[in-house]
Amino acid sequence: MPKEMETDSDLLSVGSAAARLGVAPATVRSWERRYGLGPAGRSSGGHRRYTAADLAVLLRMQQLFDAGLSPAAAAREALAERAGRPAGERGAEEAEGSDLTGTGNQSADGIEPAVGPRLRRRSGGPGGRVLAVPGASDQVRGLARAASRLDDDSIAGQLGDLLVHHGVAHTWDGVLRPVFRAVGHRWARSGDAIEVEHLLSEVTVEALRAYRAFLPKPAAARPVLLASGSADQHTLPLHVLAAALTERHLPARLMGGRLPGAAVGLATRRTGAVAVFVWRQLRPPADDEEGSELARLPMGRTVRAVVVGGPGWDSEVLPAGVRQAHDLSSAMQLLAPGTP
Ligand code: B12
Repeated sequence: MPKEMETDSDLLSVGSAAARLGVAPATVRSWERRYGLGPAGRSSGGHRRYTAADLAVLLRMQQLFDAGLSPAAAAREALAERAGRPAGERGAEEAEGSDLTGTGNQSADGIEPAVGPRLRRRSGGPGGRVLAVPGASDQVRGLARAASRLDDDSIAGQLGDLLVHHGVAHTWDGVLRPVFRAVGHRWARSGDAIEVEHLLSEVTVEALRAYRAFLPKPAAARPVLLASGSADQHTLPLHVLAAALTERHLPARLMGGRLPGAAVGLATRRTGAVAVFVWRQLRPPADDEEGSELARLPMGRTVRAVVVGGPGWDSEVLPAGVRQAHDLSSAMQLLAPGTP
């Protein structure tokens, strides 16, 4: 007999569960039909009611899908984990899940064999309202799905793996940038996904900081100073550069966003910075404080390179001696020449 649970405010309807997962209610119902990922109970009227544990299994299924399993394998793994089955008993399912070609996907328990790859290729897979990243790699789509459903654990897990196994250049240029561009387009088109932009930014910054802490400590040397313009909260490229410098055992001093122009000069002198980088995503208000401060830096003497980056700089009016970088790789060449 289904349990009577309508009065318990902790239980979620299918619509609320779907909203937490970032997918349509029909998708959640189809997971129950296809993979047995149903809720433990129903209301007196026969409506689905999801407990926190039911929701956790669905979230876990999405994370495993992001990590590359087929939906069917991800569902079985999530259910097995909840049941506490040892990993060895799930070997066959994992092997099945790693087959993303659509062949050899027959499952022992008869769960719709072709559903995995088919779902995988549909835009969004089991993510529903995911960001549009047409033609993107599995890594990009996995991150876009996790970001769309505001799943910070999954974002952090994916970024941690990418950074440790592929390094910062691939993680940024190959995976994060396409997702941030999709977020930016969505915002520009419809004004939504702001929550996605904020969460993805926060988790990205955290992941890059954690990666820096994981890397060997840089040599004791004069740092590269990294800051964003005085009007700019956009700081992601600073964190990316800091991680790239740390990968090369070079110290970075991260000043964050909205650094007033005068403070750039002061910080450069006080830290003895060997090079300075200022990111501007946005064009500043008329008076160009940082520009004039950069012009006053002791370039070529104590400061080996002053580099700017981002669409907020006007390459026509850069102070003499200031170089402009257009991507991570050129910024690294200018800031840390001669390092591999
Ligand atoms: C993440 C993000 C945020 C985050 C920033 C978090 C953080 N800690 O940095 C938050 C949520 C805070 C934010 C706030 C705002 N944002 Co915003 N944001 C973005 C987003 C999605 C990514 C920014 C970014 O890091 N770009 C870098 C990469 C991802 O961009 P890219 O195109 O791949 O790279 C280009 C270059 O930058 C360069 N490049 C790439 N990587 C590297 C690395 C290095 C080292 C170098 C040198 C170059 C380089 O190569 C490419 C060719 O130009 C962009 C959209 C976008 N695609 O840029 C909007 C975007 C920049 N934001 C925008 C806006 C409007 C805002 C807000 C005003 C929104 C608001 N209403 O509050 C505020 C501004 C606050 C402020 N005063 O700064 C607009 C700016 C439009 C404009 N030109 O004026 C954009 C373009 C979104 C849009 N499509 O409209 N934002």
